Amino acid sequence: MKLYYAPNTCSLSPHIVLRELELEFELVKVDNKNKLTADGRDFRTINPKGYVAALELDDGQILTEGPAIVQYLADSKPEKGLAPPANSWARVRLQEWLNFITSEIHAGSAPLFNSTLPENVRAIFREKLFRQFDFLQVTLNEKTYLTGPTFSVADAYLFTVLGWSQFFSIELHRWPALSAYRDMISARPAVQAALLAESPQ
Ligand SMILES: N[C@@H](CCC(=O)N[C@@H](CS)C(=O)NCC(=O)O)C(=O)O
Repeated sequence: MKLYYAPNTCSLSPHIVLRELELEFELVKVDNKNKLTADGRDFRTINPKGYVAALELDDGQILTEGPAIVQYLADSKPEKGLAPPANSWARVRLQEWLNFITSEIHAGSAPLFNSTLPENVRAIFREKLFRQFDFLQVTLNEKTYLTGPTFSVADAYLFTVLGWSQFFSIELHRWPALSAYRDMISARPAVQAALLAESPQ
């Protein structure tokens, strides 16, 4: 398998999951500005949507969309327990979380990367994000991980998107449960390995 990724982006989530599952994979870096892969290909020939993450399977198929990728990976090694079995109620709950993260936190944060966004519009997006952080703060006061007592693919995803707060000058310590949660996930060996692999050499 090959994971097409760009540092500091949502592709960190499937990257963490690949390492948590101890799967064999190759990392292919993508320059998101010029859409070139590190080995000189036009990334849009791999993912016509032009964004990471993209997972290339051993049979050549390309899978995109972070929530789909992490569920596919987790299902390939169910014994690792990163996602409950398909068709279970627990799986529906996991999907509820993945959808919340992708549509509310991930998509809600994306406009803040735009440096030309007018300040009043930026404030609207920040306020909405803060309301979601308030909700997460209550949730994580009551439980260790999003879906229950153990780490799941939803935690890899939430860890990833919360990491962007640093780029928006959002002080995560305002939400102590969220900040402690991020520190806890950060200490996982697979997370450390993924961050190290993505850091400039
Ligand atoms: N819906 C996609 C969104 C992926 C996405 O937003 N990728 C960003 C990085 S986090 C990207 O590569 N953006 C570059 C671009 O759109 O040109 C998913 O959930 O996987």
